[in-house]
Amino acid sequence: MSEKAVNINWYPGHMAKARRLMEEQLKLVDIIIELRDARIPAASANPILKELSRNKPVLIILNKADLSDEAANKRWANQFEHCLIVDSLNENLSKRVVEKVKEILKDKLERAKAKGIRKKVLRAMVVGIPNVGKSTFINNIVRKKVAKAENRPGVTKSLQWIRINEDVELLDTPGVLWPKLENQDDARLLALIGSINDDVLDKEDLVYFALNYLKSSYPGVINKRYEVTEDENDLLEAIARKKLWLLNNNEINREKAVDQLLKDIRSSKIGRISWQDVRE
Ligand SMILES: Nc1nc2c(ncn2[C@@H]2O[C@H](COP(=O)(O)OP(=O)(O)OP(=O)(O)O)[C@@H](O)[C@H]2O)c(=O)[nH]1
Ligand SMILES: [Mg+2]
Repeated sequence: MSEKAVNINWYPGHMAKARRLMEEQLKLVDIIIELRDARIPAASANPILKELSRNKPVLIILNKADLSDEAANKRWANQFEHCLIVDSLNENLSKRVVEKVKEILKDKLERAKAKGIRKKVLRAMVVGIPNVGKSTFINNIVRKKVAKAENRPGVTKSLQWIRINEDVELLDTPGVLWPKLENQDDARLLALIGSINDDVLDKEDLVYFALNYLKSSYPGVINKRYEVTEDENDLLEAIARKKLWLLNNNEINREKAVDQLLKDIRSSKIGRISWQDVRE
């Protein structure tokens, strides 16, 4: 995870500037490709994208799906009009994404054809919160073989477009938007996947939140990883004792336990977990 990503501080000035820039860029595209983290598909949304997208189609990419629960991925995908479940590190995405974009914009392509435009090139832009995998996703679909499209005159002067294939091109820089920190739960979820800095939250509180969630939503997972019974009164304490994360006086080493558990959670050592599910 890049240090820069987790240490970004969003000030009102930053936000206004990022918003203006993105508004300009979005005017130029036919479709927005919004990356979400498949482990927290709602909390990893961009809070103002809906407003900025102005009725343009949005293809939701549930990225890092290799880290989330497969059944939950499917439930989430059904919630969105246009969605792909994706692992940008291990899959070859170019064809899948191009096909999906063309399918979503089928009507637009047909209208262009009716007007006599033989070859309409569709333009897309990738957006998402820090660390969601934008660069990895773009590198994946663009691959090295593809040359950068030329600079175009006019409004697009400073923008670089990369050709994915003969039908679709992509803005070469993704739009980074601030994460949703509107409530404590969203902030916790973003911290659990490592998208925002720990400093904004109480780490111990975060670990208890995670352990409680795991116990109720993924029974057996904690037991399997740490060999403790899950109905312990204080799971953090039980795990620390089992793992011998102790101080000289036989008290548990809370700091160590908290850091170790957060590390295990973020590296998915406990398994494929979705920290947010579709609301019933
Ligand atoms: N397991 C897994 N890791 C991924 C996936 N996509 C990206 N990553 C990892 O997530 C981290 C962040 O990826 P980036 O592509 O740098 O994310 P970004 O959105 O460009 O981040 P910023 O530019 O800092 O906003 C890296 O460690 C990637 O290797 C994925 O599909 N699965
Ligand atoms: Mg990046």
